[in-house]
Amino acid sequence: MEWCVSMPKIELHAHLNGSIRDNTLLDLARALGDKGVIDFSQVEHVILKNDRSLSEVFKLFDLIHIVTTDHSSITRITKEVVEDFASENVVYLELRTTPKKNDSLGMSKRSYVDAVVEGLRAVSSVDVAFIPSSEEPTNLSSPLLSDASDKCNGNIRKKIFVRLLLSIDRRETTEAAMETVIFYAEVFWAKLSLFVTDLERYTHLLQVMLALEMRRFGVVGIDLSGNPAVGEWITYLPALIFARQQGLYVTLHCGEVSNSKEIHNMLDFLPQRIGHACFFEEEHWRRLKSSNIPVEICLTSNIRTLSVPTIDAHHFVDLYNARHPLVLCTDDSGVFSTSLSNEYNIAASTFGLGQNEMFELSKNSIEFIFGDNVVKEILRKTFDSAAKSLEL
Ligand code: 6MZ
Repeated sequence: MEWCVSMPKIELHAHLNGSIRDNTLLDLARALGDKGVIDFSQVEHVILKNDRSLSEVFKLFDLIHIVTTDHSSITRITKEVVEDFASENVVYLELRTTPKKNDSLGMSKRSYVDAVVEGLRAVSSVDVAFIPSSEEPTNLSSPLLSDASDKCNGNIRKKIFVRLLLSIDRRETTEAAMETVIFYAEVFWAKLSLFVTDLERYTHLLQVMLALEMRRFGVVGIDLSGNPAVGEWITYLPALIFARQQGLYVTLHCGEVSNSKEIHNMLDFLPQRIGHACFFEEEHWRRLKSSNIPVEICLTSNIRTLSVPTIDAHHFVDLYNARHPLVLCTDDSGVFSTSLSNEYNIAASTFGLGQNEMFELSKNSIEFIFGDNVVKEILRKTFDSAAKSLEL
């Protein structure tokens, strides 16, 4: 486990509200209990319960959302989640979250994302790079875990790249999903309409500006998630197509429950990545493999929610042996009491991966990030330098 912690890692499937520390969740719940908003004694055991079915997990998310839905708690949990990932040597994190609207709290989808960005800014224990590569250090010779800082009293100041994915919840309407993708655009439409009368002709310009505005906050993609037993993914297709037109990447929760037609159609869409892939049939595997879509694998989550019968039977093995692109992820480190190092440790002990294989698996994940080539190059250097210090 210690070795898994020491290795640099890439996390590409982590839900913000699923990654909250237990203590923070209890803290926030207690505070709401004191205000009389919830009955703390009723929720404490729900938060601390360990084994949950998939439907119980989504009930817990409803509770978590009551506890965390104000700007300051969103800022706090973002800060802590980034600190936690950085502390176990995650060097690149794609953090996903569902922008929420709550009129009674004065929260819009945009102000929700602003609160997340505020959380990224608030981290002081590690260097967080969440701005686009044009503003990131271009000195590729200085890797993230700088050897130089070793010589400074042995204090390594860690660095972590963070990019955001905005999630669409399967309970939302087409319009709400669209709002997640375009809320930054509203500002631009408003500003531009002051100068430009024939907006139709400037659609492409607007699209580029929207994509740039989003990137300014480190948003690189859109995720479709939420209770897989609810809703039809087709509801969100317009928003997903629009996102793609803006140059945003798309990842879909796919095959988390048995739904052959939906899996088939999702694969047809050719998302840049998919998550889970637990209930794939022969035909789906064939199509997945021929299209080479990388899979975000969440071992603990799949076991806890009974989405796979046993860990030995997990599709990780088949995909790994077939050299299909895959990346180990936590999904909800708080809800499932896990960490990325733990996921690697489980893969090592269950599937017999050695240190070199784990390191390769982790390093290969660089190729599936939604961050740009400058970031990828910096990460490759980071891994190369780590390989030397780990004597691989
Ligand atoms: C599908 C999941 C999920 O967005 O409020 N989420 N969706 N399958 C899963 N596997 C267990 N785990 C989490 O984070 C919590 C939200 O992420 C999605 C659900 O929509 C959940 O409400 P945010 O930060």
